[in-house]
Amino acid sequence: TYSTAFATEEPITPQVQVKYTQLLINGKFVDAASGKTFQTLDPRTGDVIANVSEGDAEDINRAVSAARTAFDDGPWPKMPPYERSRILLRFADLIEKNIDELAALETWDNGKPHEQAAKAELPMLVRLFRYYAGWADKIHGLIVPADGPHQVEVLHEPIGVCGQIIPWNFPLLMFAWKVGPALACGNTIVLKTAEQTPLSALYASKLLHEAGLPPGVLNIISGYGPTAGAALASHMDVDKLAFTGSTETGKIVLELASKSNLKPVTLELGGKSPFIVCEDADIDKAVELAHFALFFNQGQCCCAGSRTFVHERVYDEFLEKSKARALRRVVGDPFKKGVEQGPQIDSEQFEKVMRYIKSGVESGATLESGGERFGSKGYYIQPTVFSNVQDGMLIAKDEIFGPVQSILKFKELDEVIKRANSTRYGLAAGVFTKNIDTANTLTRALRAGTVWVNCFDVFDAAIPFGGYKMSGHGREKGIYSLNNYLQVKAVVTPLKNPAW
Ligand code: TXE
Repeated sequence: TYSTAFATEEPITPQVQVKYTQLLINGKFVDAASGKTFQTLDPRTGDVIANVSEGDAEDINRAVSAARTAFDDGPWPKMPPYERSRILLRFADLIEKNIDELAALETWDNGKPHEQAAKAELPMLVRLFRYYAGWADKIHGLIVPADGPHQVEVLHEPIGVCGQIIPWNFPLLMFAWKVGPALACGNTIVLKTAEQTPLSALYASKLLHEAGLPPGVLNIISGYGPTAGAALASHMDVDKLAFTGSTETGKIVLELASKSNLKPVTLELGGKSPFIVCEDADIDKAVELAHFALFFNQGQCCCAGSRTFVHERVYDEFLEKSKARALRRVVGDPFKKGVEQGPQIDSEQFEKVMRYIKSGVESGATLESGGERFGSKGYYIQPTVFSNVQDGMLIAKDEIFGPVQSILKFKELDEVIKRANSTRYGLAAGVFTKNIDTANTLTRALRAGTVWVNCFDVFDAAIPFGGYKMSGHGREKGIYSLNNYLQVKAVVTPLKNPAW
């Protein structure tokens, strides 16, 4: 029913111009040293949006050297923290003023619904920069009592030049999670965007310079992983690396960091998060949130609730309602009002998701809805629901990263705890119950960095986020992100008169 209406529609023309396509090094937009460019594509059609400068190892060298100079000789790390805070606050104001352009670029390059970008993601970006602006002048060390007549000061210093590598699913939010805390702490940055979505970070960085950021403090390199990304991860003059992306690439960058200069690494990687619906849950709410947990952002969320465990007593009702909800999901041009789901990011991800759908059918899961391409152009996929999913099936084990919901049945609490934890991942979990004892048992037993109880995907600048097991190392956001971007120095001084 979806496809015929859609196939005849022309894509809506985005209300924004692509102004910035070059690399941003030392406060200036410049071509890649090689002169090369690559195409960034519109996921609605596969058409070219723009040609973007393609950075590689030489550009990473130029950017790291600018960031090094800005750190060693520039005003940024030594600036009174209140001044840094004010620049971040001015940037937040400028994001607010430019929400329409930024959201339009984000939708055009990524395919996410424009309403989602403009009304949910961009306001979170504003909030996050204001939150970290608040920290900038509240980062201070300790005075520690030590044995003997010594005074010990513990200084919290910026860590230095930070390399940051981000993915394409939330280009601006990932930019914010990385850049916000690093700048608040007084560091300088070389950030590599994902090759699928280079546009919005360039626009945002221009605004950050308008807000007063000194040149060289934030450098943006567009380009590919094995060239630009690998050069950044293995650079000898980068003091810290932060990465968000696949677990496979996470292993590569950790190895590059260890083989080069042992820079500390934070990793935010994939997931296969359980969403547990107990028999006493509010079923209508659980259906809606399980749907949201999986299908939000075309299913391209690291914390997607991609294993929906439902108690056997409510399974049939839950399944019928989930299927009906998926069939009602509004798929179409992400610029159109009311659209809930746009295209997948690119042909590679589209093919990957379609392979998993095929594998689900072949392994004996029941296809309840969807399962096919949506429309005739671009990378749209019908909202797909599988029931009768077993733990051993690939669709229950691998991160699909697409609009494919897998519903599994359970009987006992102990059983579902074991099954939910039986994964190499540990990013997030959802728990639906009205019983406080059940909730407490599950929140303690689940091995995941976030457990949402009777809610899902609640994000806030102050809430830490990150994974257990192969979902990553370390936490981002909140106070926890600051530690990633600070060095700790103990200064020990003899005291002439220890009596005080
Ligand atoms: O990820 P990559 P891809 C998962 C999701 C998806 C799969 C593949 O399952 O289907 O990963 O997506 C850079 N050295 N996630 O291939 O490769 C790359 O240029 C240094 C989950 O897009 O991890 C990009 O900037 N960098 C995830 C970034 O790594 C390298 C979000 C992420 O790309 C590199 C995205 C290299 N050798 C995908 N190779 C999440 N946790 O949210 C690539 N990169």
